[in-house]
Amino acid sequence: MMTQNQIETPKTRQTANKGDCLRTCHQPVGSGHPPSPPGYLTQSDPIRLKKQKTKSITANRPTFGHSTKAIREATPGFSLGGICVNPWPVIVTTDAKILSALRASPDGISGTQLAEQLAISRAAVWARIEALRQVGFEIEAGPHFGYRLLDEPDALLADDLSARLGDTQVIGRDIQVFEQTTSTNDVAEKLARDGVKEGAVVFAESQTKGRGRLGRVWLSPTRKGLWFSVLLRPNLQPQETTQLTVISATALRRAFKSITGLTADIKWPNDLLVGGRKTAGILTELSAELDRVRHVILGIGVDVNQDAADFTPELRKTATSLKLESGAAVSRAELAVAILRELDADYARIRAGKFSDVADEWEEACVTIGKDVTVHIGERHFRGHAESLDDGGALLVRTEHGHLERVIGGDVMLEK
Ligand code: BT5
Repeated sequence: MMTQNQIETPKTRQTANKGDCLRTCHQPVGSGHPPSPPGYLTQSDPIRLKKQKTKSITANRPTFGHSTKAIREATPGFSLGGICVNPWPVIVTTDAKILSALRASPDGISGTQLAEQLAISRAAVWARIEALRQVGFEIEAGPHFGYRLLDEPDALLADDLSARLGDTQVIGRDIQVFEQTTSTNDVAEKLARDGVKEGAVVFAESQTKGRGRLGRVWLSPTRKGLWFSVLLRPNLQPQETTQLTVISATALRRAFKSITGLTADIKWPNDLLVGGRKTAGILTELSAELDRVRHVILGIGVDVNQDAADFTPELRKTATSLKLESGAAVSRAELAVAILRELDADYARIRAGKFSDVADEWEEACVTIGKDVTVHIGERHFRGHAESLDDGGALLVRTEHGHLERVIGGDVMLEK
């Protein structure tokens, strides 16, 4: 049954006019869509919060070490170039440092210099270069230039991503990469239940059960995109977690711009469109008590290097990839790092209580604001005019009947 809450003290970016009926709309429970995992709430399913009783989270455990068993059970192992890369990192930090040094010296760097920089022996440098070659890095060696990086594999490597990312405040403190998993949100949920700190990021090269909202299927072909989840433990009320979907969209948009030059539009609540087609989607799932968020899993899917043939005929009409739009293949590692960095910056803005700054940026990029829309929430749908975003990240829609509806879930279609 759908609930519409009268907001007692509307804390809205847009001031509701006297007499406005400001109502909250969200996805009804039992609307026929598949249930979320037990104790697990989707952003579009906030009413379930009320059913959720307090259950203390698993005692805080230090790091991923405790999680690996659970993850191993959830995710089949795999190997790349003969080396097991799941769930343990493929390369160690020394390798990431070698890669950084090679990238910084496109004309080559000698084994002696590398050994000095890394404080290891030349024999150790050689051994690590061999290991990197085995996972697909093409490294040339010669008497005049030392070692030269000619080509990199199109694979996401946890240690390499960490090294490229450098220091962030929260996001990306731990990065794990899986060759294949059901859904990265499932793995991140396991980490959350194991007490892993916020900021952990789980990537998968492919997902067998990638999902969108309301149990919809999210296609995640191998190495064609970025399929990842971020574990957060924000100090937000459950109804404010739409803010996290908002910052994901702004972060994605800035990263797309910096890496590909493409300008994406945001379609409320969770789509990024390039050239009018969907290029990325966000799935925000939360575990919460009545008035406290335990954790949030931000699931992000970005279509990066698909060709038209990689989409189903159906999706070809509505979806596109950054490669298709820019005309050139995009480095997934570079894009991943740019997204995590931007997300970290925007999460810092939320933690500093400056969500309104992000919301302003979001509104400028949002194709939904200022448009006539039809809102679908389960069985219910209504038409109206999308006016603005409020402090909680909800969409304020003026209905045909003059009410101001606060929409935090469902689908919003733009009227032609
Ligand atoms: C979304 O749902 O857009 C959220 C997608 C989140 C995916 C990420 S990947 C990492 C993490 N792990 C997961 O299991 N999920 C997250 P929604 O608004 O419900 O859109 C779903 C709809 O988008 C589908 O019904 C299709 O029409 C369409 N779609 C499916 N795969 C797509 C793709 N790769 N690119 C563009 N559109 C797609």
